[in-house]
Amino acid sequence: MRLPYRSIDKKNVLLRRENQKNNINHKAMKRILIVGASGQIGSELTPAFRKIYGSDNVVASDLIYPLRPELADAGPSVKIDATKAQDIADAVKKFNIDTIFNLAAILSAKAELNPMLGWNVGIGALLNCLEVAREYNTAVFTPSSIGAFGPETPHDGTPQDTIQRPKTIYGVTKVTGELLSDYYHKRFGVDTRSVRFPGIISNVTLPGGGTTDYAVEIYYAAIKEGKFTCPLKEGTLMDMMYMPDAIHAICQLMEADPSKLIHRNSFNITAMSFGPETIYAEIKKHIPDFTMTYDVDPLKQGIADSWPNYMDDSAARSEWNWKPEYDLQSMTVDMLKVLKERFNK
Ligand code: AKB
Repeated sequence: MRLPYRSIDKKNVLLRRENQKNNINHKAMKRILIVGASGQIGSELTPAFRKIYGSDNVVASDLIYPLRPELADAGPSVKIDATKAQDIADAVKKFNIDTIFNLAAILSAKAELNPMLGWNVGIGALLNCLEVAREYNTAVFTPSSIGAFGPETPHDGTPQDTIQRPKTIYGVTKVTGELLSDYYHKRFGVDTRSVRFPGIISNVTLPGGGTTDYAVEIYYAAIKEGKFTCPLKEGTLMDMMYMPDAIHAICQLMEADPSKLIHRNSFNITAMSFGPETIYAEIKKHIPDFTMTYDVDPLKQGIADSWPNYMDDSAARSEWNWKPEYDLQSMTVDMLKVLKERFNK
């Protein structure tokens, strides 16, 4: 197979579009490929999906191979360089995949230091997944982000459909990704879906290179050192979410009835919004000696200031019943419990 950009089989496209209209193209996920399985989301999505859909039906892949034992030993795995379409196509064929989760990305702050890398990974991987999906009739999930918004976007109650003029390369790849995913859906009938993730807080794999990373690092610092230096200033509000809600959102959206989806790429979703002083105060309730100082990173601060304070996620709530379970209080209890056990504190 020549990839990317094989010529278009018109009959196939028309049939797929007709099926979409009549809602008969929708199939629950049966054979899943996770591209970027070792990353922050992938390392928790993979075991969660293996529990739901069966270990043999969830193929974990990453550029760094072999994968960590907990991913490699619990189900099928394959090496994929997501910037190579042929790697993705080979895995889709070999494992008879019907749904691709495209989690390859360079996060916001890191991408600013190497914009070409940010673009090549973000868009290269996405275009390859979309082309393979068109060719083999698979669905594709690609996360977007609050990074898809910019300084001109209304910051309070950011609407679902609004101004998107991000000033970071990460944001540019996210808006491009949303547009390309909608294009492949409308033009070729590919079942593309996406959410705009806020900062995701998790305790399995550290994110690395993101603007919202401080909200993960603060928990590790509280447990391990009892002190934290915050790279963002007081009052910097951003949307956040605990990983179990993020996993649930992905699953719920991909299983949603397509006839109910007015939007596709991408839905605003959020679970909470806070600034550094609020998460610090919450942790301090459990660890009274915990201290925090500020040493503002101008790059991260500039990015955070351009992002929403809090998003309106009513479209996700009404189109596919999105509803988070965790707030700052319940997330903090769980994070501290898990990390205390891990670090024997
Ligand atoms: C980042 O900070 O870059 C990511 C994101 C919000 O997309 N966590």
